[in-house]
Amino acid sequence: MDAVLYNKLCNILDQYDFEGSVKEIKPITIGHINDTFVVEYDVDGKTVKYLLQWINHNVFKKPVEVMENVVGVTEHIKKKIAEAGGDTEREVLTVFRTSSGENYVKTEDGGHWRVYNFVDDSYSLDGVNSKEDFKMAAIAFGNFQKQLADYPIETLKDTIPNFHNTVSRFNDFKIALEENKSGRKDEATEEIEFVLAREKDCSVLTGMLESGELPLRVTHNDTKLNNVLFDKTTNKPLCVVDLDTVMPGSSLYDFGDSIRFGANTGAEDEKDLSKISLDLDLFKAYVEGYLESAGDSLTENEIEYLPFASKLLTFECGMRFLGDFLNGDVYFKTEYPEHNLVRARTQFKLVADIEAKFSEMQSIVSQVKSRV
Ligand code: GN1
Ligand code: MG
Repeated sequence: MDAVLYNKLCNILDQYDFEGSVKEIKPITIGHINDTFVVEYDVDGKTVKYLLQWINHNVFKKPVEVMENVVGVTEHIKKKIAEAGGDTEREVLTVFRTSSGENYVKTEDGGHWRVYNFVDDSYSLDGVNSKEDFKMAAIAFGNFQKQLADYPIETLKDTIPNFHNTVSRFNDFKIALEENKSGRKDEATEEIEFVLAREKDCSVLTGMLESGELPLRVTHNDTKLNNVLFDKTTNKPLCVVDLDTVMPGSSLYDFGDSIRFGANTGAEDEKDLSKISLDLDLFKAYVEGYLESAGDSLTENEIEYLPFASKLLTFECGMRFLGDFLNGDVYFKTEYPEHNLVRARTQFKLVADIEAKFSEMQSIVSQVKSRV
């Protein structure tokens, strides 16, 4: 790491009353949005780790409100864990406060930074190793939703308005297509057709939320498998992380996004499309875990639309990747020029496979529902 960055990070850390002295700062790659560093402190010969993160303000235009949501939600969950006699250090994240009591540090360049505890002896999964893992992730997200069921939703800030409003995402896509800022529209003709042919799907869930057919809940909105931390010793889920997008939404957003990422037989950016499909066994495992943990609080519609949400959230994400490709890769971090196009293709391949397996998915949901 260059000295300028290192000094900047040390200046940020100086605003906290942490014991000991900084020993090492290492950048780590997690997610497509924020910049993250693991900081090691030496405290009388013992190492204590923290997670230091820059909140990407191109994505999170209101970082202070993001932090209000994160602190509100983590404190709420912490109380529940304490009541249940759980481990409040490991089963939920802690946001540290600066010496002056703020939950973030604002730097001269206008950046917002925050420090979390580093949950030691834990790991996250970029891909599913077994059905059991995936079922456990479902239980973790199901419990997360339950823990927040009595959270005062009216106090939660809508930090990225219309985040999972697929109609609004479709409109953004059409603007990206019209503007074609990257000049790469002709490289994605088939993918563009794929999106335009599915406009009518976009309004299904937003319509049901508006009419009251679906309830508004506190949702995570970014329920990728790698946002669950597992315990290295027990291999059980410990806690749900990446709380920046916690906002009012539909439980179906969380379910659908989990399937998009975790029940795909390939990676989100797999180039070989023959490796991409929906694994029905994994879908079933997730439905089981989710209905076992959160099922009794879900409405009939929230259960019936699980297969549709899997398709819609995959479609929406693909459309966002493709839109970013057309805009010139200004939103998601990319490692090579076609990265967003590759990601969009995997999502659309998965959508097509979900469409082909839709009735099987519906039968799985009915079967599991009747057993739980
Ligand atoms: C982004 O940064 P990360 O990886 O947690 C994105 C999600 C997408 C996801 C696709 C704030 O999440 O919405 O589903 O990439 N987060 C934001 O991998 O846009
Ligand atoms: Mg995220």
